[in-house]
Amino acid sequence: MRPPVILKTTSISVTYSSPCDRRLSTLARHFVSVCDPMASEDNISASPTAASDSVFNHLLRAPEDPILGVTVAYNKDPSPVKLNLGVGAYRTEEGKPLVLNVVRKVEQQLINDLSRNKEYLPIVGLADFNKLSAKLIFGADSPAIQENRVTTVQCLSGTGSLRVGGEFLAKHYHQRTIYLPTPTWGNHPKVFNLAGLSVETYRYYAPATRGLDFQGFLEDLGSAPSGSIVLLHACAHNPTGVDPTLEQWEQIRQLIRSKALLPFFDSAYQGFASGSLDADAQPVRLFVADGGELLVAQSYAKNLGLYGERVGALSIVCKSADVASRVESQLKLVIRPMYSNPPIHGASIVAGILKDGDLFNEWTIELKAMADRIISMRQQLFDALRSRETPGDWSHIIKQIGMFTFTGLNAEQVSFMTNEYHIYMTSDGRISMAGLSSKTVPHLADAIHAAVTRAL
Ligand code: KET
Repeated sequence: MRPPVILKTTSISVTYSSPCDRRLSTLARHFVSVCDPMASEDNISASPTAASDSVFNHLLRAPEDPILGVTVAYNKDPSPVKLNLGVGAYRTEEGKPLVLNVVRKVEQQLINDLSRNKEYLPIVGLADFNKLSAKLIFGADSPAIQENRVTTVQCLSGTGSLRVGGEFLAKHYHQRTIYLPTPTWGNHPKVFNLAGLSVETYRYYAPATRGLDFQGFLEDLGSAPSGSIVLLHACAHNPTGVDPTLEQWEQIRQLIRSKALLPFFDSAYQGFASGSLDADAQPVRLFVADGGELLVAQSYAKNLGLYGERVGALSIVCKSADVASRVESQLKLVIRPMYSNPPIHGASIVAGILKDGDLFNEWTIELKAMADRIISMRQQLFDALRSRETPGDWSHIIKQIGMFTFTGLNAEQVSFMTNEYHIYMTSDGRISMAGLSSKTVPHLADAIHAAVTRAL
């Protein structure tokens, strides 16, 4: 006997297994369409309004991203005193996003140049951009570049570069474990997990001293299996603002090389730590100088303010030119099915600046001004807390470097500041100093003071 078939209409279900039943069901459908003209043969099973009919009905609502979600909440707040210190994005003294002058200039040149077109870029991106990006991070006189041992591919900003590097390693490297510092940028574990690597952690930050847990750092790398990948923040560690000294970097390098660990640098803030592009690249250059292999993901989101252009690069330094060119051929196989090839506009802006001596100098001046404004915000916030006699030692605000201060405020204090003072920040107590201005420092200091004294 044939299994019964269930016919479902918007309001009637009929089970039939014989020609007689089928006739009955035809009648039933006729009846439905007479009573409800919308329930015609065509839309019987696809009601546009009933959510329960959706093939995605089982989906739970996902939480907002811990960093970008802060901006979503901020945008919904009607308060005139609201302050967004969540995302690491530079703001002027007036609290406005900044488009650098050099960027405006080059964009104008690009628009005026009618010989330009919008053809696809190669899979690996704009050749000039790749060469100049490698020079920027490794140094113009880098032997690795001169010996053609570096392959650089243009990717979708820092995140895309990390993801492409992660997928390449998951496919072709003999070790599939990557060690991340605790804490680290919240997206790191997700990027590398989805790339196919398994994520482990190494100690990095000591809450008690609000400084580097150097001993823990060395111990954890020392006990990592040989060959493991190690993610290192090139400078301006996010979220802690705590970097090793150059002497400490040298010890880290020796340990990494002696255990044949593979360094993967994330360079999202070159120029933002010290105000100097070269000084901030020193840790990476230390590792390149020993002739060993490594990966670097570069982002131009912060140092050129090209956040939404999604422009960055992945470089892999290899032992020989021959290996580097085979690595590049395999990177193309990672990129092509992911997004085919990268966008042209942002990379053209960067290449235009990096290849022109005058524009490059102008950029370094603008970059230094951004870094200096952040440093001055640190001092102003520190002074404001001191003048309020806010309990605690706040010297870490002026000691930490880069875009962020890792305040030490806990999640409960953060939500108090958001609810009562309309100050938005990540729940780990990180504040983006770049979002602060002389006008808003007193408001933030009042909020921190209230949050801290209230908990006493
Ligand atoms: N690495 C680090 C360490 C980092 O802080 C960011 C961004 C990125 C990579 C990626 O940036 P991209 O825009 O893909 O070039 N951090 C800020 C923004 C974000 O979370 O997306 C932040 O921490 O606020």
